[in-house]
Amino acid sequence: MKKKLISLMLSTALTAALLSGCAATQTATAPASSEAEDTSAASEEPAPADEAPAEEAAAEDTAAAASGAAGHTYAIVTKSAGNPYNEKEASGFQEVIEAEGGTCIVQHPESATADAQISVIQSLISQGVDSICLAANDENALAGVIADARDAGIQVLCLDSKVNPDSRATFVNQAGVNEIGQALMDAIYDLAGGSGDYAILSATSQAANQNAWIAAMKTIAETDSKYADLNLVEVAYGDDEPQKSTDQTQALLQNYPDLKVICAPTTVGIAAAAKVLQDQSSKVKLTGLGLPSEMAEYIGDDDAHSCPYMFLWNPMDVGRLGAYTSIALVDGTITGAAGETFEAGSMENSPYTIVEAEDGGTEVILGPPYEFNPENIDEWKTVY
Ligand code: RAM
Repeated sequence: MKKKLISLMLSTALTAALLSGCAATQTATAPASSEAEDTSAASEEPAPADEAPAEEAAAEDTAAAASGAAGHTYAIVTKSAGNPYNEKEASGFQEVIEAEGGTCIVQHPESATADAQISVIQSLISQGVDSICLAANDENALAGVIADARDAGIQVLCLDSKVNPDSRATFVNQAGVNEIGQALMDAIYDLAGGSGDYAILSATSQAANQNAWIAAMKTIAETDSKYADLNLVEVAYGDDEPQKSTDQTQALLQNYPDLKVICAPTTVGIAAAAKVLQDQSSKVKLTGLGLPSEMAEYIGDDDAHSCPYMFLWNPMDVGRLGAYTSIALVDGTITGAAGETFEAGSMENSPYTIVEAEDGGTEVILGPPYEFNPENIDEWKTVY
């Protein structure tokens, strides 16, 4: 399996390099879509990686390239610089845009704030891009600059973290909000033994994706009596900064001596918390959303490891789907309305359908969250 993964990664990286000429700057690190799709599977074991040979996938992508990405410029704006999750999202986006013949602009704002994104978007408007795919740091504060972009004829969509329905064409959502909330609450219940104190370590307090997941967790905990003996003591915010996330973890340990579980639905937060707990040989257990590459050393069933299991999806696939959605919006295949469908190259669930989102806007869902545990972490830690 591992050998197949590696050979697929190499062969697709080579194919992607050939397709995109010498323009690609970040594509070399991106693995094959066909193996990346495996992470969307809800099953215990990843699906075999050899179902879609990379050459076939590349041929499909080449055919799709005729759709008209050439001559257009597609931007991605992530939440912030220095976050490996965001870099992987952007690399998947760039890989597809360049393979499809378009020009890609990647922007990582200097901090995970709305202000930092506003100046980046203003600059993209003046550059005359065709689309902006945005992982929003605030649901409403970007409305003004997005209106300016749309007035200038730019398609604006979101991935990872959305803005309000009026400000986006659609939203590339990594997984269903309730599915993520359910997976996290069940993990907390399991790791706490059904009762006791738990805390949430989030990213920024304005992050729409984080807040939606936390709201879903609270609703599940409050409405299902199964969780009645669990007690949420605090939602702490590490702002997706490693040091602040470390400090917040230490404060949680000091302030809540009976704490049993920390749940960090952010890749930056969970990695920082894992190190604190493991360094201190803490009895507090950790779960949440983490990158296998950053979390492998902390995942284990014994006292020596802080995180028995966690969840995620393939961040490069989030970026890839964001790119295909951007292309379809720019070439007019879709407008972002529920019920529309579009092709996404060799991605597992292609063609994708736009559906109604809970906030009254629309979204495209990549797939279910995937569990990483001691049995499969070695297989995935080198993939993303
Ligand atoms: C962090 C960011 C991102 C989120 C992941 C799970 O990297 O907050 O938005 O989707 O965690």
